[in-house]
Amino acid sequence: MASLLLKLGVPLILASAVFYQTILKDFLSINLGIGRHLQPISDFPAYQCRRIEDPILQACEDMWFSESTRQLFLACSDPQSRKQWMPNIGRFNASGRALDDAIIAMDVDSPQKSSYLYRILDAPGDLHLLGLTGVDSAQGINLFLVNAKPSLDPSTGDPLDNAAVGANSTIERFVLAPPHASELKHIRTFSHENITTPNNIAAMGKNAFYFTNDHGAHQTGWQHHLSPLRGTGDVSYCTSAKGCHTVATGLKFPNGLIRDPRDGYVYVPSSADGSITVFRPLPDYSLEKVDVIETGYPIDNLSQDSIGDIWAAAIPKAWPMLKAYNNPLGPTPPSTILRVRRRADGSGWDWEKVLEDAEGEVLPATTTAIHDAQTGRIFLSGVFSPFISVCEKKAL
Ligand SMILES: *[C@@H]1O[C@H](CO)[C@@H](O)[C@H](O)[C@H]1NC(C)=O
Ligand SMILES: *[C@@H]1O[C@H](CO)[C@@H](O)[C@H](O)[C@H]1NC(C)=O
Ligand SMILES: *[C@@H]1O[C@H](CO)[C@@H](O)[C@H](O)[C@H]1NC(C)=O
Ligand SMILES: CC(=O)N[C@H]1CO[C@H](CO)[C@@H](O)[C@@H]1O
Repeated sequence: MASLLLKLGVPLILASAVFYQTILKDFLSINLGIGRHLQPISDFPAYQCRRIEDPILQACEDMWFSESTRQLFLACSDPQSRKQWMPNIGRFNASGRALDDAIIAMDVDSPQKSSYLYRILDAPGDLHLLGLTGVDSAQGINLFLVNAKPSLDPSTGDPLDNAAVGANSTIERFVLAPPHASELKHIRTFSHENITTPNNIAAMGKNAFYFTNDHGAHQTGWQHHLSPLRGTGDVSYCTSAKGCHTVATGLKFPNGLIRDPRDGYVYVPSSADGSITVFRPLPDYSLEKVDVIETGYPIDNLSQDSIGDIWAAAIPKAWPMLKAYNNPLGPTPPSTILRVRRRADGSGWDWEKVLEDAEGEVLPATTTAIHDAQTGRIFLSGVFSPFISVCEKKAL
């Protein structure tokens, strides 16, 4: 999700700068990207990128790629509404929320002009989409969604003052069966005391998942705003049978986590301090910290491709991102895509920059990057961007 910095930026403008002096150094270099040299997209000739402009494919916070059915799932909304309602970054105007969020299934092997064939899935209920992930199975696809819905007055159905009481976020499980169906069947709502500021999900099968609470239990107020600095974010683990337990704390704006199905490691990116924390799950599903990969870039969402590489959408400069958030149809801010690989000898991780778009020429304000290892394509979307992009790997 979104970061991000958006979150840091808002109170920074509003509050007195003095309050932030103590964190200023890291903040300037990592979060604001002061002194960071950005490269234009033309510096990356291995890829040919283009925008896909389509009113349906806007403000797509997250994507998940179903490898076995070759469908890309996107959680999309309305770019103008994100600034009114986005409880994860302290935007609580519930009456300004989008009411037409949609889950899209795109068939990436069926090109249609510059885009691909897709369908808008019918989904029951009131959805306010954020993070999304899935699990493939022969019977159908399980989708897990963060639903950032407002707290409502039970008697009238009108939104309460969410800036005071906090949002009422849940995690929803849907099934799409057969996998090319057009209707999602709702299976379960996870609503729990430990689901407080959910951002993104890493599924452990059909009945269990890890997820990040990007601000921990702090839904509103100054503790919410200062959470990325104080590190009150967490990772929690839920099962259908046993509810949700917090399993790692002290994280600074933990965002789009993943679980590596090969070794079970859980990778949690921070949108506040530019790190990716690597955890090993223990038999009771608690998390033991194994390593911290320092990239120096605030990272939004991670994804992993079929050959095990991890792709990270990073935000190289905060101010243009913040400006674009408030004016999504204006200039596109710079984006950076990193690739992280575990060394073959197991001695650690290496990362490198794969794409950067200093001028915002073709990439969206990217919050998620998905690599299709079979074709080499990279799909990019942004939580408030009015378009998505695809980068084709050029034959060398
Ligand atoms: C909340 O959103 C509504 C609908 O978009 C808008 O009319 C109203 O001005 C917003 N309120 C604030 C305080 O921004
Ligand atoms: C919060 O969400 C749960 C689950 O959807 C629902 O049962 C409950 O009524 C909601 N509470 C408020 C205050 O909106
Ligand atoms: C929330 O997680 C904590 C830490 O694991 C646990 O002690 C607590 O019981 C959980 N809360 C509920 C309501 O299950
Ligand atoms: C594009 C992308 O990879 N998004 C990821 C964001 O985080 C979720 C939750 O773990 C992943 O499943 C998505 O793949």
